[in-house]
Amino acid sequence: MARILITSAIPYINGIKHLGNLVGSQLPADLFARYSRARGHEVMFICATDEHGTPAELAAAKAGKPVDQYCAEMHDVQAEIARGFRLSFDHFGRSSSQRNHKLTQHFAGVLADNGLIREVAESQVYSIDDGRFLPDRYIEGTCPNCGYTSARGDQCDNCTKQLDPTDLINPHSTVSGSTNLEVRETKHLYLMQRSLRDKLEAWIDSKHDWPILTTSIAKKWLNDGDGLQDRGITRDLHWGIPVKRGDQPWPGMEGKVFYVWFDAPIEYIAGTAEWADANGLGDDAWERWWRTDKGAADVTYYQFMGKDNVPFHTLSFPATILGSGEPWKMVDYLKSFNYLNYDGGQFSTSRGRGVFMDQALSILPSDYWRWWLLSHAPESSDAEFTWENFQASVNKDLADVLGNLVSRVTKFAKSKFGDAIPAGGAFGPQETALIADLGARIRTYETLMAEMEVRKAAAELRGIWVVGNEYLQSAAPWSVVKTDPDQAQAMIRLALNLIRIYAILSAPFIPDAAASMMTALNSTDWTWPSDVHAAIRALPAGHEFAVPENLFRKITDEERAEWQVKFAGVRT
Ligand code: B3M
Ligand code: ZN
Repeated sequence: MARILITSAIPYINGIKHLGNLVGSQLPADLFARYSRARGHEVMFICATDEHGTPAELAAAKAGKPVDQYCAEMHDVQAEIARGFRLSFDHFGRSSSQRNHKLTQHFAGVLADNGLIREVAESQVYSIDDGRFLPDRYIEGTCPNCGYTSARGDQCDNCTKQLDPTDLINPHSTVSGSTNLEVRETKHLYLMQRSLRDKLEAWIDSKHDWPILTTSIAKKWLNDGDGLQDRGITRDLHWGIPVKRGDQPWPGMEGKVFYVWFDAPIEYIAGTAEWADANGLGDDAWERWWRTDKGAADVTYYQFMGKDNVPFHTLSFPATILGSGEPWKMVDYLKSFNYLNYDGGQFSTSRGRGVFMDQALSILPSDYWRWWLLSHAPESSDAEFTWENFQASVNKDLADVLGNLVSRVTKFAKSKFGDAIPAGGAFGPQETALIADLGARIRTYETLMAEMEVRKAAAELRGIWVVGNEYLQSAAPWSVVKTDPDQAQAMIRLALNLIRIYAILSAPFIPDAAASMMTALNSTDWTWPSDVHAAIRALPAGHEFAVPENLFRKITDEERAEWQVKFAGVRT
């Protein structure tokens, strides 16, 4: 039994996530957590909402709510949707928690003690009417290069020219529209990442088994001409974690907060502390996951995220940890994902394009989405959601292959042999061949799941369902029963046990259907079928079972057409 720590990138608080966000972090992390638990490992699976930064402030303002209240409400909304998708977090924390305040201030303090923080004076645009400094992208004006009137302070979206806010003609605040702006001096703390470059490089180079997507992004940022810059870790904002040096005030930094990307990954640790608090446990309970001097040396730590988050997890957060000089657990394996596109374009939160998590659950149960998303996870390249493909996968894989097998076998068994597993006959060559095939396939499936090859694991699972169907097709107990009822009983005894094996193997992907299958088979024995010979005999003759409700229904052409139209537009 191993100890496995799993974190998913923590979703921003402002708004409900779309399916592309889900498949790039939380959902595959859940798959891996469920699989690891099923194999008997001790798992700690942490996620949280990422609550700081300007987008949170602006979303709260738009909703007409104080930002702390907005975040509390949106946290509950996201937690509810996560439950709807059966995301099995041990804790779903909040980056605005007191635990994160304390830990973030602690890290900043030790980094300063270690000489890794310097103060930098900057000029920044201040909006007098808004009473605040404006981040570059909240300043708009006319592009000096192409004349586009909505160029942002960091870049012109029309001609792609990189800009400074002071380059813009007629700049205004996008918060209020005010043009009453001036440039003011402000001081910020910088984390001296450059002096940690060699340590970071050695650490990344030690990760031989990381996916190429992960290491190539890390290396690019490490080695590019201006790649590893010292980085500002404070902001002139009201909402965030107040800048302190440990528990001491930080002279000159009054009224400032830490940058959201400084505190967000620290929430992985703080979220585990929140878990301990929520369960009435002491600090040792979470420290044994995170402090290598307090029991975490034997923990293996996996992170899941979209590719855009990789630089922050391979460079910035490790710089915080390495720079602290303290024995914190660092990530062992970083699984990153490409993007999922939506019906010929991109999913977009800001433009409300695509299917969002709450909308998805309003039309179909979570298993349908989990199956499609995981079996099409954007691993080696970007992937695309289309309604045609979704309909085809659900109808074929879930309804025709798995659902049909379960209902056909249980109904036939009930009608011919009654309420209990029949006792007659013995396994012959066909059954022996199936058992051998299953054994080999389950080993492959285990390897793929352990390697987090999500798509390939889904394909192998589907293959495992298919061989069961092929067996039934050729064994044909429905015909054999007429000539050799004993032999038909042996076939059905095997098939009912096969359903239990399928439930256990499939549970990480489709937990609700798996639970229904187990309930129908009147079993609570989730023992992993490491020994397929034992597993195929686990439910003995005489064991009662029931016919489950239809596990999966098919998506009709009418529904597909309707949803295509319904989700073509822009969510407001
Ligand atoms: N909230 C970005 C995202 O949701 C960011 C991740 C933080 S992980 C520490 O994609
Ligand atoms: Zn331009």
